[in-house]
Amino acid sequence: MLSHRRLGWLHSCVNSPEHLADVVALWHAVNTAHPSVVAPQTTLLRVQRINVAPPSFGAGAPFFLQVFENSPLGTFVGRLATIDAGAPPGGLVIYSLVAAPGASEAAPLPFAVDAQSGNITTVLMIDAEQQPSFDIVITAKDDGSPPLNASAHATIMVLDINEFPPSIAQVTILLQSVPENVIVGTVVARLEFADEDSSPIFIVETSGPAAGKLDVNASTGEVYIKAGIDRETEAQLEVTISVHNGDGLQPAASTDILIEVTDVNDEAPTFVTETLLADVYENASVGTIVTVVAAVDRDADVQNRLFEFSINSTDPAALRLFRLASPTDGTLRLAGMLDYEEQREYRLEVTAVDSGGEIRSQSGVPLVLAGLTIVCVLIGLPRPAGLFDVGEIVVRVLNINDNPPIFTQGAYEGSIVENTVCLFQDIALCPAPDTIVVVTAIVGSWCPEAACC
Ligand SMILES: [Ca+2]
Ligand SMILES: [Ca+2]
Ligand SMILES: [Ca+2]
Ligand SMILES: [Ca+2]
Repeated sequence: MLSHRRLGWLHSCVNSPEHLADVVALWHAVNTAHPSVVAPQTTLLRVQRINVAPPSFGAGAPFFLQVFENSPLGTFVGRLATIDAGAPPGGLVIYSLVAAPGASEAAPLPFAVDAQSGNITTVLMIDAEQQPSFDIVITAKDDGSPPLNASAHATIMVLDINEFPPSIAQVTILLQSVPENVIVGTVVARLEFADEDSSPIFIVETSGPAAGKLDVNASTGEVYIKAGIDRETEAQLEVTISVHNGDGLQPAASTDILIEVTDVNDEAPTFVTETLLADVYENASVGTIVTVVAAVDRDADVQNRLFEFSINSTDPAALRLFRLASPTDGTLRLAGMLDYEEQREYRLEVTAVDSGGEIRSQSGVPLVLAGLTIVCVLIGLPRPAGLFDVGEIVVRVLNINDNPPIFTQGAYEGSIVENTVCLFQDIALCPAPDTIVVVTAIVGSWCPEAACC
């Protein structure tokens, strides 16, 4: 547009040089004192471009590309697109590629960039085990005047291919044996996995009898207690640990782990029969075996399955009349004379208690068998130091005919009519309950006959 009529200045209204083009200006000059039209003049205004816009890689930097190791030469890796505001000339971009300053990659660089397209491809075989990544600098230079350029940093990650099988390089047994109440999570061994690949994946599996009790942390190689152990069920933990890469391309490696389990006194003696019924005649002699109580202790260790019997009762007569042969012998013998007519039944509490010892739960809290403790509380007995069971013995006294009948009268009188068979009949109580005596005088037999019936 004409910005100064007197001086004839022409100004461009376009700010962006990319929108400028050659223009033809038509103009004429006027004499203001003597206005007369002068023939229009034509002028060609040619716009000369100056390169002011360098190429740009945009806002995506830093860039990350990746390519598998062992890729064939010429494999496409990626392209860093550029923006150049200029139209040719000045908009044609030429790419080049160099190793980043300070990068330690081996020379020569196994990548090249196509100068026109900017495509980055492999020009050498790449080994991820030798070098897992490359740092490069891509430069884009335009053809403007003066030429302008831009550079961007890019990292090319070399993706690993599973070429080598895994192995178990080292096995360190930390605990050759563990008690059966060992805390879950306790580490008993440590394995060291190895693989010549640059980014190996270790898939670890356990098999064998103790696969549910031992497990492996694939990251650390730690073999740890996975679940509670019972020495009475398993004397040792045996597992086979194998490691593979998870894709079936390479064979697995394996090793066997064997950990002994030691016993803890965690089993209480248990009576074979919780309530024993024993019948004994009232005339049984002292020393007669009334019954034999029996209990079992499942603990594996001999010391942990030793136990002793004891009897107790709230009935003083029961304690006086019955004795155990010894604390380790459950034979119950008669220690006094019974009398059915005096007492027909005796009840004894019998306890079997083992050698004790500290028992702790997996969290380390001292442990007692709660159920048995409750039994003790209910029957008012102090809790034994060891693990124990409480049973009951019921002794029933059997009656024998050890008392003669007794006449209710010292003398009997009566009269008899001739031809009468029975002179008189009387019923007398026998001393023993529930029995009676029938006393009958028979003609011709002066002495009455009596019998308990
Ligand atoms: Ca491998
Ligand atoms: Ca590899
Ligand atoms: Ca025991
Ligand atoms: Ca045990």
